[in-house]
Amino acid sequence: MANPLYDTLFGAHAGKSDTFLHLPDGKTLSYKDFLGQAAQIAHAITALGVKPGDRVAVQVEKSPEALALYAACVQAGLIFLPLNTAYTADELEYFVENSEAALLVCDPAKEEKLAPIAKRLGARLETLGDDGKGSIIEMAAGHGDTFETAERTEDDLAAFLYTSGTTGRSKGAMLSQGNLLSNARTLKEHWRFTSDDVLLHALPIFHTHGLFVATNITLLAGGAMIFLPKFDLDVMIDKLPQATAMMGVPTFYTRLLGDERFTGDLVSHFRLFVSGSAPLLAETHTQFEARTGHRILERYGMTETNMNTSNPYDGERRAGTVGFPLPGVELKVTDPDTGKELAQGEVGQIEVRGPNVFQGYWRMPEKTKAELRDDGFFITGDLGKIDDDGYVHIVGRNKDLIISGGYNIYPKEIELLLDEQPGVMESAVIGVPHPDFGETVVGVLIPEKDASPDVDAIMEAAKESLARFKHPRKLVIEDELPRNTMGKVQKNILRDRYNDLFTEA
Ligand code: MLC
Ligand code: AMP
Repeated sequence: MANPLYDTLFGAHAGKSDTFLHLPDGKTLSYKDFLGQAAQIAHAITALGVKPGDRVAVQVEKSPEALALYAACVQAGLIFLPLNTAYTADELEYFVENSEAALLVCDPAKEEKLAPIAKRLGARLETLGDDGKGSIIEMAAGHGDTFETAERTEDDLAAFLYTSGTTGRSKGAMLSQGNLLSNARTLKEHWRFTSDDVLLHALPIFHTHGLFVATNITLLAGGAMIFLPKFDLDVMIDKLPQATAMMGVPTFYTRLLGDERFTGDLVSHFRLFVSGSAPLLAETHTQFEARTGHRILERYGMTETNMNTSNPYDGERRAGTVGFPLPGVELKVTDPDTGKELAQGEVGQIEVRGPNVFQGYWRMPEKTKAELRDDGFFITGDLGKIDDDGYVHIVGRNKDLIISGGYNIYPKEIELLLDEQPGVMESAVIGVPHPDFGETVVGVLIPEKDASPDVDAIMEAAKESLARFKHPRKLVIEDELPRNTMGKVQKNILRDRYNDLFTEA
C-alpha cells in the first residue's frame, strides 16, 4: 500500500455517495464530496511548499472542513498537529516553536495576534473559520478534487499530540500511522462498528478521543457521524434519536442524566454508549442503566497510547472498572520504585505495551527514556490493579494531574505562573471534586512576608497566558503549605481540606 492510513480510512471510500457527515442544519456531506475537498486542501498546502514529514499545526473550530484538513494532511504525508481551541497565543507559540511547524492554520479571528509569532518562527500562517471559510479554503477552491497520495509506511509519523508534562513543559507525543491504524482496527472490531452506524459526535477533534477513537473508527467502518460543533444539551436531546452510538467524557453522561428529557424511550434503539478520558463514577453508570436500560461501556486510554483497555461488548460491563486489555495490548501493574511486576490484586503503576504505543516525545530523548522502557512498556503514570476476574481498575495517579471535563491540566504549569505573581511566595495547585467537570482547579497561595496578594489581579494574569479550562476556579490564601519530612508538599492534605468546596449543597 502506498499510504496505509490514508488508503484504509479515506481512500477506501473514494467515489462513494454514502453520507459521511450529518450536519447540525440537517444537510449531509457524502464521502465523495468530503474526500474531494480534502484532496483540494492537500493541493493547496503542498503548493505552499509544505513537504511530507513537515508538521502542520492546526488551531481551528470543529467543522467538516477542519476534518478535511486532517484527511488532507494524511493524504499528503504531513504530520497533523491539532491544538485545543482554548489555548492562548502564549501557549500556541510554544507548540509552533517546539514542533518547528511549517504551517499554522488558525481561526481568522486569531490571525492578527498569531501573525507575528508565525513570522518569528518561520511558519506559514493560513486561516479556517468555524463557518468553513478561510484562506486555506480559498486556495483549495482553485485545485482539482483528486490528489496523488504521498507514499508512506506504517512507521511514518502521522500526528503529534501535545500532552503537558510534570515539569510544566508540554511534550509532543509522536504517533505513527501504524499506531493509529492498529487501534482503529482493534476498536472497530471490539465495539462492532459497521457502515450502518451513525455516531453522535460532540467531542472536540483536537484530542485522541474525538479524532482517533470516534472519527477513525467511523471512517474505518464506513459509517456516518452526526457532527456537532460541541456538546449542547438541547441539540444532543434533539439528535440522539437519529444516532446508533455515542462516545463521550463522563460530563456528557452526567449532563444528560441531569435533564428529564433524557429518557429510555429517546435511546431505546441505541446500540452503544462509550465513556472514557476520565473516571466514570459507578453511580453514573448505575443511574444511566436505571434510566435507559443501557450499560455504558467504559474504556481507558491516553494520548501516548490511544486505547489500552475496554469493558467487553458482550460480557459484563463492570461499573468502576475499565475492563480488560484490548487484543494486542499487554498491560501489567508494577512497583513504582522497582519496576517489578506485582501480584494480581495489588495496586501499582500501570504499564502498557503494544502496536498502539507511541514512538516517543519529539526532541525529548530523556523524557522518552524515563517513560518508555527499552522493552517497549510505557509507564502510564496511572495507578491501578487487576482484580480476580481480570478487570482493570484505575485507582489513582502517580502523576500530578487534574482531569477537568476530560481535559488534562498539569498543576506545575499553573504553579509556575502563580509563583511569579506579586506578593506570592509559593503556591500549590490541586484538583477537587466538581459536580459537572469531575475535578476542578484550586490554587493555594502562600504570601510573601507581610504581603497580601491581589486575588483578582492574579486571576487576570492567568487569563492572559493560560487557556480558560486551566484557570483556578478558586484561589485561597494560607500561611504555609503542609510538607512531609523530605520537604515535599503534601497535596493530599490540601485536597482533603478543600474536598467539599464545590460539591457541598
Ligand atoms: C469548558 N470549560 C471548561 C471545560 N470546558 N473548564 C474546565 N474544564 C473543562 N473541560 C470552560 C468554558 O470555557 C467556560 O468558561 C466554562 O468552563 C463553562 O463552560 P461550559 O459551556 O459549561 O462547557 P462546555 O463548552 O459545555 O464544555 C464542557 C465539555 C467540554 C465537558 C463538554 O470540555 C468537552 O467537550 N470536553 C471533552 C474533552 C475531551 O475530548 N477529552 C479527551 C482527551 S483525550 P467561561 O468563560 O464561560 O466561564 C484523552 C485520552 C482518552 O483523554 O482516554 O480519551
Ligand atoms: P490524556 O493525556 O489527555 O490522553 O489523558 C490520559 C489520562 O486520562 C490517563 O492517563 C488517565 O489518567 C485518564 N483516563 C482516561 N480514561 C480513563 C478512564 N476510563 N478512567 C479513569 N481515567 C482515565
